Amino acid sequence: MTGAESLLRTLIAADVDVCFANPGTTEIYLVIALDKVGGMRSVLGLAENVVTGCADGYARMAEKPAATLLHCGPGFANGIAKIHNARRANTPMVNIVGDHATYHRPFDPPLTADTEGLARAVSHWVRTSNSAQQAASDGAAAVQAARTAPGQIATLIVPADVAWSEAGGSASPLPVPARPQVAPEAVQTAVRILRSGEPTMLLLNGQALGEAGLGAAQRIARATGAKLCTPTQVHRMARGRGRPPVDRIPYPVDQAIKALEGLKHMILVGAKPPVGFFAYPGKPSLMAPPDCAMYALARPEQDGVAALEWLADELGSRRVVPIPEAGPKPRIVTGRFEAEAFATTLAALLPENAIVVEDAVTSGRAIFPPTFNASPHDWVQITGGAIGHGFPCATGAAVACPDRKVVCLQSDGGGMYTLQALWTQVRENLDVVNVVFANQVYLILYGELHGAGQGPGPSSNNLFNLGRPGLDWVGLAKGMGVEAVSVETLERFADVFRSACGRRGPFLIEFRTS
Ligand SMILES: Cc1ncc(C[n+]2csc(CCOP(=O)(O)OP(=O)(O)O)c2C)c(N)n1
Repeated sequence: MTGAESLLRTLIAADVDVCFANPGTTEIYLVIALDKVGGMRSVLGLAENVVTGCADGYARMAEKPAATLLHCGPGFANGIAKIHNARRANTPMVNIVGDHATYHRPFDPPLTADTEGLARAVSHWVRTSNSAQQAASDGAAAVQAARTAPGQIATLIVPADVAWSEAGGSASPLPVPARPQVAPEAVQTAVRILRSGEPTMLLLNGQALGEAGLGAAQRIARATGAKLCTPTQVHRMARGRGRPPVDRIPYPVDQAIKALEGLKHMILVGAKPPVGFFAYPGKPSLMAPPDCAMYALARPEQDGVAALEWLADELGSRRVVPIPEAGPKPRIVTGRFEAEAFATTLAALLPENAIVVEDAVTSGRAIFPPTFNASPHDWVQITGGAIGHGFPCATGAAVACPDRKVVCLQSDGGGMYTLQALWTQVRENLDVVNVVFANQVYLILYGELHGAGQGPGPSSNNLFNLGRPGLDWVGLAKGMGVEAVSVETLERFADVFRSACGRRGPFLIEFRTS
């Protein structure tokens, strides 16, 4: 058995059975092992940010890591932006990076790079396997690290000679530590804060955004009047009818400050104190008022759901509480694109149990309240700000959940970073309806310019306008085998979206919004 084979068997034994990949020569023995061993689904991504973005979307939905297979330092470097997003989402991920044979590397062949250094920049756990004998135990340790709460990026570098040399055998999975429980004092302190009568918000993130966490948070809100909120971006959230209608902190700094105005306490559940996405002259970095006290009920790696349930019980709240009414009634709106009207229309048409992957930038700003009353669904967002997250994340989510409709909401500028994922959707026959908001500009950056008190000049127009030449999303999609239709009104969108949801397989709707 080669080192590659022992590693692969170890990953499969640890229930890592999907590998998003873009391999090269240094990974040939790993690919041979994939052929020989079976049991690992290999999915090709035509760019490394597609590979890593797929692994992120997959793990968020499958609740277990995928492996990636990447080629040397440069291949890994190409995938870093989407590993960054995954890291910011606490996504578990096992990156296997092939590299030059140990004895070849000192001669400095062209692909030689500081692979470990690149890996360290975005990984919680990094190791280079030093011998074929060790490859299996290194693989088991990588999976253990990835699965350790709240979810980590583990990167294992496998030199080619480690992959091709004779190994002993595979390794058994290593135990994954359970999420630590919060201390009783933490719950008691939260009880005191909530009983103080002072304005309090529970900021929910991570596991707390699942159905059980939100349900417990709603019990607390009902018993105490505390507000519930999520950070501006969520890794995955249970939403729609029957789930508590919890909004997120707005993206624009002024709106965020306004939303948190008057708060005296913020109880953090798997969340950090809210910070502006960027600094602006004369504006604060932290969004909560300076006299708002922060209290961490549960850190991201702790069991936030159990903490919320415990807290709800301590407060004596009823086990089942009504879900408050919020947000407009879903309906099909007509006319040109407008963000809220789009969301209201989407809410009327969203299939039951859909997965919505959103990287819609300005087109997605107003999308939460109008979708409170859509069919129950999961919402998955870009968490690290590295745009181009939608297509690959949706692709990975569809691999994880073949029985659920995936709806990908992607802005056009962001979409151009990773559009190769559309090809993978066809190749793997994935059930994804992609909606591209084709405003043909980097609209958010025009907004930033305006915020800085400037009008557009020749350079900013050159840098923010995508209309010269215009992007033809129908043509781009068709070139990769994805059926596509262009729409310009909400009513036409509704027709096309409805029929796209009524069939299986990838589809793309270009919504010309400008
Ligand atoms: C990887 C990466 N590169 C660059 C940026 C900077 N950036 C932020 S938003 C944006 C343009 C967004 O345009 P688009 O996706 O079309 O959305 P719109 O603003 O038009 O809604 C850019 C380039 C980024 N966030 N991430």
